[in-house]
Amino acid sequence: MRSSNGTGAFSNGASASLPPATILDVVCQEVDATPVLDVHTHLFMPALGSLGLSGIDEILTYHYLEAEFFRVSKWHPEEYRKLSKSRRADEVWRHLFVNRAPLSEATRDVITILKAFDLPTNTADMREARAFFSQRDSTRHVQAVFDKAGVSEVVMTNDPLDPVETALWLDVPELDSRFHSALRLDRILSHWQEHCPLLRSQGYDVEEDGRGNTISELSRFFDHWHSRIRPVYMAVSLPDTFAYPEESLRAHLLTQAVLPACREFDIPLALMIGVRRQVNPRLQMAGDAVGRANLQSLEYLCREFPANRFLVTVLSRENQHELCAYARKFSNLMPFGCWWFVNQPSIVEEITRERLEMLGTSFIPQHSDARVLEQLIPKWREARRTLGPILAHAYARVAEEGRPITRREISSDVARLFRSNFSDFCRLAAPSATMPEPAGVELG
Ligand code: RAT
Ligand code: ZN
Repeated sequence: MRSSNGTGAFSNGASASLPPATILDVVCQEVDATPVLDVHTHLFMPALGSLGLSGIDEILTYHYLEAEFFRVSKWHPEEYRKLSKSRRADEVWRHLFVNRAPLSEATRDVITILKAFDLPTNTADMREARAFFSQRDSTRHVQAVFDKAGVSEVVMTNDPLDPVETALWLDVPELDSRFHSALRLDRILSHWQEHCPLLRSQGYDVEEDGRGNTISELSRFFDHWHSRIRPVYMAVSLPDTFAYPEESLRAHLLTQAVLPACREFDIPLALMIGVRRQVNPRLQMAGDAVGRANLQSLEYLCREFPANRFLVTVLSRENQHELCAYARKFSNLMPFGCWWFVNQPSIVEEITRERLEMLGTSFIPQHSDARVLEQLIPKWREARRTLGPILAHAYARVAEEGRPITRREISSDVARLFRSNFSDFCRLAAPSATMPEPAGVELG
């Protein structure tokens, strides 16, 4: 695999027109060779220690799999949670991988991970996998996974009101250039009143009703966290009922504190719209669902706050087309990723085609949402597998109409989709992306 810096600086005919029959191969080569900047994950840099999840027990107890497990097992969630993590992982393995073929997307991802590390995929138990992951050197393992996944950088999700995470940040000696941070605002924008006491205990003079010094104190809180973790964007997930403008605490905090802070720090706000949290609380993390949102709120935000930039992903399949239409109207809106319940190949294909047809390459096709380190491997394998043919089809159509296509163009477009649409939108300093070692080499 060769290096690419996304500038199209290739010799050997990079600017020659490609024969139509070669376009698919060239696109797939470029898609494979271009390192990804993964714009939304729940991974943590090694310096944040215990927050970073990795290994077979975490992989098998991922909440996407647990949702499927509860459908086919007789376990009650409350009883299941009394088991140790390894026992839970064993139960998930037995029900979803031994008693039946792993056909769903989430189960197939596990097979991809096992295969990537040459571990048995058709085994009665997890002993070998457990032994394998437990003897990995954790620092080398992080880089090995990035290399196998073809990922050079990821964006974390950092919650400044999570007591465990905030305590760990106190000991972070320096930022890790592979892990960008993102300041997550869910607790502030959706659970403000519950978190006021915590903010007050940290010396912020805030009030439950948002009055008094709340706005200036919240701005001071943002200043503090901005200088500590240097987020590349602020982010919030929002329900399908999200409305803006409206008479609400959320709208007040958004207008008076969050949007001004994003302008001051010159970073986008990521809006992740359409989640119906805890429709089945017994399932805990696996208990969230999806609903169609009214995107007129987004229209209002993009129009009335032209000095703000919005990274947006929507959870409902039905909202995807509107999102593209709004992106055509507002250059301060950047659609990103196929989030959670729409991250299934059949739907990703539909969304990616729609975006390409409506926006050219001015969108961010995918993010991994990885929660467990090794999930980067299947998520990006699948993303590349889906994107390659769709992109190739689009180039072939143009070539058929008489406009020649070159490798250089393809290379620049893939770099835009995988990296620079995001880094430019966030105004990140130019990344020094080189493709990691090819998959399959000895990684130690
Ligand atoms: O994909 C997930 O793991 C979800 O549970 C959510 O975390 C979602 O991605 C989010 O960021 O809110
Ligand atoms: Zn997420």
